[in-house]
Amino acid sequence: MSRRHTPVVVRRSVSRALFALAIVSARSVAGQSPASTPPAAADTAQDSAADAAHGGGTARGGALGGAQGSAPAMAAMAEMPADSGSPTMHMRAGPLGIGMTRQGSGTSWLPDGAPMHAQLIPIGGWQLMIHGVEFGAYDQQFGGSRGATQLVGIGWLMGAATHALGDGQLGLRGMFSADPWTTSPRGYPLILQSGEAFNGTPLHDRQHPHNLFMELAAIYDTPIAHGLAVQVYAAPVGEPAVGPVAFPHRPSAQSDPFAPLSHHWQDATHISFGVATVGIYTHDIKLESSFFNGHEPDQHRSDIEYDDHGPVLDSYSGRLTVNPDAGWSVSTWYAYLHRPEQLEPTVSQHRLGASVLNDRAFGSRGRWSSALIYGANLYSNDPRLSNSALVESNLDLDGANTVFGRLEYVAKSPADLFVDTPPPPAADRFNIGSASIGYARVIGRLTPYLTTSIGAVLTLDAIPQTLAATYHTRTPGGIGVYLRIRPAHSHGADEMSAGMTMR
Ligand SMILES: [Cu+2]
Repeated sequence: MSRRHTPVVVRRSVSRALFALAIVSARSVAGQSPASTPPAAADTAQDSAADAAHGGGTARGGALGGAQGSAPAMAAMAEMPADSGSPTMHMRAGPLGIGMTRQGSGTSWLPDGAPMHAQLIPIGGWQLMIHGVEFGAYDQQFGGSRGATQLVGIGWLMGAATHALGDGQLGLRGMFSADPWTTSPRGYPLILQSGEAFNGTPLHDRQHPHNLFMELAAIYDTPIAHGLAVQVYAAPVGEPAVGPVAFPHRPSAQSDPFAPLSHHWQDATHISFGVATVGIYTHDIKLESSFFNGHEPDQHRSDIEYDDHGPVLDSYSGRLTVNPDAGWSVSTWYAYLHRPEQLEPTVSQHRLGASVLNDRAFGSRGRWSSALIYGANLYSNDPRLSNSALVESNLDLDGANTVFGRLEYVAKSPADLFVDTPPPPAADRFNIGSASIGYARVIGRLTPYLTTSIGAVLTLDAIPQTLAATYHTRTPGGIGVYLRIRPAHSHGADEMSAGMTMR
């Protein structure tokens, strides 16, 4: 088994830099004293922040702090009732007046109206946004000896800081996951899941853990002409312009702790060790291209997987995204992945697909987020396209109760599932169907900054007769019962239409 080594020095300096950043951030927040801000100054701060929101990102955002008269800025924000509707703080818009809620994973776009659960923290001229989620789940998967039961922690934490720079805006991002330690080095049980490897064997019936470093990226946006802007994204670890918004960031997947079975046909490139993306966009249309490292992460989840000289950008992609209005985002993509899989070192892939994301209000306090995704792989050793399709929806009925579900189809190979190839005339690809349904309910605030919910998801899969002996059934499945923690504040469509005020 070959493993690409990172010099230890690189790893240490990365983690040192991150800790230093965290400490500096904490000090900056604590050092701010909005307690002494007179009300008039607070009003001024709001006004200039409003200007920043409307001014195409050229205004400095340093006045975002001190909107309320209590000590640290974070506490001040937390004291605002989440649903008061009072415009107390403004989210900063990027070039062309595009708001932060459009920001998906990597450089992808969400519908503007998509809810974003995040805390905004002003630090000097920077605006820091913290978001993430952690599920603590009881995970039980059924499928004969391939089933398993485990208590797991699944989640991620992201900090995204933005600052005006020149005519544009600079962003720095770090996204982290504790999954390698809170699930297991082999991830968590998920019947029929495939992708990546452990100790020289394909991971099957388990979802691989996400890496400690999910994203470390710098992103710069600047207008270049009237109504036209460019974006440059450089990421030692990050997401190239491939696929839909990755499932951990997708509003339609927000209540389901488990990965889609079609992850490796759609959005599995979301952790790539070396990404350079250039995009050009109008307010509604974005065209982008990436060069990136196409190798899937190996089982060593806390390193940055470069060879001796740094990242090798051996793969490429292109993606077109259209956001015709605040409710919709439509994308299509193509990627060439150079020898992505560790256990099939001579096989390259073409990956293509399309997605339609929708987000709309539901009733007076609810929100309905949905996705329709098609994703396909074409392997260099097989002329047949391998297809997947996914529909998922998350219906927040009233701000407290959510029903959600997912339907999937994916064709997996004997190698994917680590089974023998059935003798002809049986198909050597297995058509797999999967249906999940779940319910989640907000149970309260854990701290002023965090909301907790409980939830459950039930999955039933359908597999062909040729797999029945392996799984002891034609209908394997699973259940997950969880406690979810995430930032208390939700930013969404209302603030977009109201000049991006934060509630
Ligand atoms: Cu993933």
